[in-house]
Amino acid sequence: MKEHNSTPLNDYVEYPPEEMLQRSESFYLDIKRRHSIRQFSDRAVPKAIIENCIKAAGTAPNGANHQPWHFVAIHSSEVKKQVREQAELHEQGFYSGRAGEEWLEALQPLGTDAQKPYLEHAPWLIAIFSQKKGGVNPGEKHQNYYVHESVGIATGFLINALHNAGLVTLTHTPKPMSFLSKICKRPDDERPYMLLIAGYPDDNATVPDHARNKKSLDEICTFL
Ligand code: IYR
Repeated sequence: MKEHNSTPLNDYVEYPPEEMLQRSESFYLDIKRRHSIRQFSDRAVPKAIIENCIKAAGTAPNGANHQPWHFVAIHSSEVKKQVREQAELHEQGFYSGRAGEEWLEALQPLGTDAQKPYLEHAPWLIAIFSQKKGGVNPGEKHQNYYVHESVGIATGFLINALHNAGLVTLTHTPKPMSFLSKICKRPDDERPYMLLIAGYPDDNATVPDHARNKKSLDEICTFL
């Protein structure tokens, strides 16, 4: 490697192979219980839990360590109401034509429609923004790299962290999403990436049968 500043890896933990096998299986069994939920309870979730989950997301691997993301954690009822109004407005256009027949057919087994009550009822909405320009230090405006990949991985970490904390989530991508920039007062060089809804499931929450149908290892993986 080329000359650069570094310090020894001092927090790696090695497990014996049997423990690795057990951990890999128990992680799978746990993450397998993650479901996208569309019926949320309005039960409060302490801010400190959301803070820890966002800190976890911020450790994701990313291009040149520029960490090209910003998370807006929305708890305010007033702001949630604005998000719901705007999202439903856009979704109405989507479901009444803009989506096209094939897309609407693909969504039929999920039962989704333009109504998004959880945007107001869930305790937290986390709007995730990607940054085209930035750098390691605040205020820098360097080029960022692999922005979509980086923000996608961080979003995966966040979903995982929220699940691990005992919360349920929904990834929501209203189309278009530009209204989120305005409501969250984010600068022009940031793009809304995704809206995550997080909270407790409603007592009567359901999982669509369609969503339980996961491809087998043989279907998703080839070993060479
Ligand atoms: N954004 C819309 C539509 C939608 C699209 C896909 I692809 C989904 O997997 C689910 C929903 C909505 O949230 O209703």
